[in-house]
Formats: sequence, C-alpha cells, structure tokens
Amino acid sequence: MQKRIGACRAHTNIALIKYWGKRDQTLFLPTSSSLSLTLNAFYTDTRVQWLDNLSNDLFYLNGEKQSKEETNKISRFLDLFRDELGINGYAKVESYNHVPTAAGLASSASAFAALAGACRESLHLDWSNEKLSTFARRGSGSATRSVYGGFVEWNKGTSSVDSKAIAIDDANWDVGMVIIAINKAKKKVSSREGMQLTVATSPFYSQWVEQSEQDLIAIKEAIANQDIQRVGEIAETNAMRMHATTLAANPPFTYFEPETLQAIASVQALREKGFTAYYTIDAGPNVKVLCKASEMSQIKQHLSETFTNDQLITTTPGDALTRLDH
Ligand code: 2P0
Repeated sequence: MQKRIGACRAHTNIALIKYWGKRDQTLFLPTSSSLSLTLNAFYTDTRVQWLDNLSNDLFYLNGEKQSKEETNKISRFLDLFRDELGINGYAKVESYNHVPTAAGLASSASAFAALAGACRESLHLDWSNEKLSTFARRGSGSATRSVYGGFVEWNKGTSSVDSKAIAIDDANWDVGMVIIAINKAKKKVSSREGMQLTVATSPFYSQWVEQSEQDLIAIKEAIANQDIQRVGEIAETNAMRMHATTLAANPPFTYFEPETLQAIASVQALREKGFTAYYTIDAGPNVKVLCKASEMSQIKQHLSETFTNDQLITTTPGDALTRLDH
C-alpha cells in the first residue's frame, strides 16, 4: 500500500481587488471576483499523515499541539476530502507558519492552501491547482488564490465547482511590495464578521460590488500591459472603496488606526518624490505598498523615517504551491 503522507508549501497573498462578502456562507461563494498578488516572504509548510491508529485528527502548529477548537477547524476541512473521496480515517497535521508575527498578516490564506495541497499529496490525487483551489476556498476564501503564484484571480463562478483560482501572470517584471506593520494585536472585528455585517447593513455595498467588477477588468488589462502604476492606482481605489463600505455599516466600523492614516500619507509623499508606490489595506490596520521591486529598498529607506525597521518588510512575488519532501 502507498504511504499516505504528503507535504506542501503555500504562500500568502494580498488582494488588489478585494474579496468582501459571501453569497453563500457554507460554500464560501463570494459576491464578487477578486485578484491578488502572491508574496514570497510569507508562507506555511504543512504535512498531512493519515494514520491507522488514530481515533480523531491531530493538529500541531509550530510544533505545539493545538486545542480541540483549533483542531475542529482542521477536521472540518479534512471532512471535505473524506466526503469527496468516500474515505474514513484520521490524520496528523503539522503546520509551520513563516508569517512573522510582526507583519500582523493573516495566515489563513497560506494555511488552508498548504493544507489542501498536503491533502492532495497524501491522498495521491491527480487534481489540478484549479480544482484544488475550490477545496482551499472552503477553509478560507482568500486561500483560494494562494494555490498559484504571481497575480491570481478568484473567479466568483456560478457554483462550488467553478468558484476557483485562475493564474493571471507570474508577476516576474519589477513588481514588489513593502509591508508597513502597524499593529499585531488581534482585531476587534474579524474579516468574516466584518464582511457579513457590511453585506447585511451597508447601503454602499451594492455599489461596491458593481464597481469592483469594473476594477477587475481594468486591473487585468493593466497587468497584461505590465503597467505597475495603473495596477497600483486601481488597487488603491478598490481598497478604499472596500473600507468605505464598513464606515456605512450599522453599527459602523473601521479597520483603520491612526498609524494607518500616517502610512497612507507616507505613501502619498513617496509618490510626490517620484516613486511608483500605491497602498492597499485589508481587514486590519496594516498598510501594504505595491511598488517596483527595483525601488523597494529606497522606498523602505524613506519609510524608515516614520516607521521602525521592524515594521517594514519587503517582498517580491511568490510562487504557486510547491511539494515538499516529507
Ligand atoms: C481579501 N480579505 O480579498 C480580503 C480583503 C480581507 C480584506 O479575504 O471568511 O479570512 O475565511 O473567507 O479569507 C479575509 O477574509 O475570510 C480576506 P473567510 P478571509 O484578501
């Protein structure tokens, strides 16, 4: 019998056209399509081993055995594979997160993409990354996009089988990102709750969806033209429009903190100095600066006048899922 063990690495991604709202909470079907850049600096390595002597799944993160609650999240994800394949049995899952705490970045995207990849390996499944992305999606929406490298679209699709990731471009043309880590404290409103509240109560929400569809068309054209300035302009506006929907929710909320606005001002100042630099912000206070890779170190130097070196992390685009030795 073949060994039922496999390991994979997946990188995080930052959305340039945001995913903000679900049309189906159970299947993780988004209201609109999104587009991201996979990042080289942050990734998760995960190993899955199916063992005969287990009576439940086991989950270790960074070498530490996790609580029942955390393990249940993994079990629910493994159930997708057990149900799809009609198999029984339990697995030991070991993950290592290489997402620096100081970066204050969510790791659910790389976590569920790596877990999906390790499941594919351990179960010897002959599945494409596109198909795999529909499973990663069920762990966390943003994980859909982490199966590919470079610029990746998550097409909202019409059903669970075609709401999947599509590789757009490897971003191997002077594309970089500087992360400005503002605050690593756990956020008050999770992205899952935040998007749900916004969909349910924000009168701006339908406008956001309509505009986002236009933004997606425009950014794909800019990517095809390798026009980083245009990509940045579209991403920046799209991010601010997403955040505008939260201000109009009931009760209103925002992910911005005072330093977020300071970072925005710093990016605007960089542009005045002639750099190609545009910001995007997710469901948290951190600011990510899309720029030319060739200008990244100079940009970091300018930003270090306002932020500490610990707060500034540079990265180039990352690769697709990779198989690891186990
Ligand atoms: C994104 N975010 O496109 C958007 C932009 C945050 C703001 O995907 O409920 O953790 O697990 O599907 O993927 C964060 O949401 O939410 C996110 P779930 P997820 O990257």
